[in-house]
Amino acid sequence: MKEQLRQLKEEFLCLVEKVTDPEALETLKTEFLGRKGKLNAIMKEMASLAVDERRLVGKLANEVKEAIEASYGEARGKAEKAKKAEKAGWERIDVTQPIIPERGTGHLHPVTQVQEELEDLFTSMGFMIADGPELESDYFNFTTLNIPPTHPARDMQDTFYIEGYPGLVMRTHTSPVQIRAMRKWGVPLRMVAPGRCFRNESTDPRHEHTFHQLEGMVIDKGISLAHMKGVLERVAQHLYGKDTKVRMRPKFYPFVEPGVNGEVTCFLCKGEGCRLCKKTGWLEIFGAGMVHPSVLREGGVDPKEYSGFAFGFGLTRLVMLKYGIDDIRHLESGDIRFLKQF
Ligand code: FA5
Repeated sequence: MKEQLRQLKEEFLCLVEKVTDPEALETLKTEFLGRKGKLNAIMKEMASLAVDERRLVGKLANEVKEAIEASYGEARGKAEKAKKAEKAGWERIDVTQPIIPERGTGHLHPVTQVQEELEDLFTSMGFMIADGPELESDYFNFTTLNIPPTHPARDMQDTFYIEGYPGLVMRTHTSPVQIRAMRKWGVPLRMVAPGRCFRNESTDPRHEHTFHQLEGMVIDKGISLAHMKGVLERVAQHLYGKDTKVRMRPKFYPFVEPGVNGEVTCFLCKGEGCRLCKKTGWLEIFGAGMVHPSVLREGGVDPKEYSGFAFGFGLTRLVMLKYGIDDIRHLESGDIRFLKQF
C-alpha cells in the first residue's frame, strides 16, 4: 500500500504539470482526492492492516494528500493568473520566437553609449561607479553642498517639487552623490556618478528639463588642482583626440573653492573659431573645483588631513558634441527615426 500511495503522488505531480486550465485542474484533483477518488480507493483497503501498519500507512496517506493539494494550489494560482492576463489582453512573451526581421533589433541610447564609454575610461583609472537617487532630498541636493535655503545659488537651479513632500526635489545635478559617496565609502575615494538630472527651465536647443551629468570626485591626502587638470585632460583627449587642450577659468560654485569652468579646444575647427564654438575656439564641457572644506566635513572627512577635487560633465552636452547634434531636445524625444542614426 505504501508503494501504491507513492505512485499515486508521482502520477499526480506528473499530470498536474501538463494541465493549464483551472477547470481541468479541478477535475484532476477530484479524480485523485474526491470521495470516489483514487486516494480513497486505496484507503478502503486499510481496514485489513494490523494496527501499527495502519498508523504508518495513515500518516503516509496524509502526506500524499498534502503534497497533492499543495501542487494543485500552485498550479491553480499560475493557471488563473495566465487566464486573467489573457483576458486583459496582456502580451504573452515567447522568448524562443524569432525576431521580426523588418523591425530589427534595438540598441543603446546615444547617451548610454557615451556614458558606458566614460565608465570604462574612469574604471581603467581606478575610479568606482557610484549611484544616487533621482528623487533627492532638498538637504542632499542643496544644503550639504553649501547651498542653504536662503542662498541665491538656489535660483540658478530651480527644479521640480513633489506635492505633499516639501523635503524632496528632483535632483538638479549629480553633485549630491559626492556627499552620499563620502559618507558611504569614506576616504580615500575615487568615484564617478553618471545620472539623470532635472531643472525647471524653458527648453531651447542647448537646455532640457531632463538631461544627464557625470559627476566625479577624488579625495586623498595631498590632492591638488594639478591632479584635477591631469584627469580632465585625459578625459577630453579620450573624447576628442590627442591634441585637445583643456582651459580652466574661474567660476563660482558654492561647493568648491576654487571653482572652475572647463573648456576644451573645439574639435571641429581645432581652436580656429567656427559656428560650433561660436568663434571662440573653445567648447564648455564641465564645471569643477577643489572640494570646499565644509562639503568635506558634511561627508565626514577631515579637511585638515584630506583634500580633493570634484567635477561635473554635462553628459548630454558631450553626446551632442560627439555626434554633432544641434538640438538637445531630440535626445529625450523618444523619436525612433532620430535614435536609429546612432
Ligand atoms: C553643476 O551642475 C555642478 N554640479 C557641476 C560641478 C560639479 C561643479 C562638481 C563643480 C564640482 P552646472 O549648473 O554648470 O554645474 O551644470 C554642469 C553642466 O550640466 C553644464 O555645463 C551643462 O553641460 C549641463 N547642464 C546644466 N543645465 C542643463 C540643462 N538644462 N540642459 C542640459 N544640460 C545642462
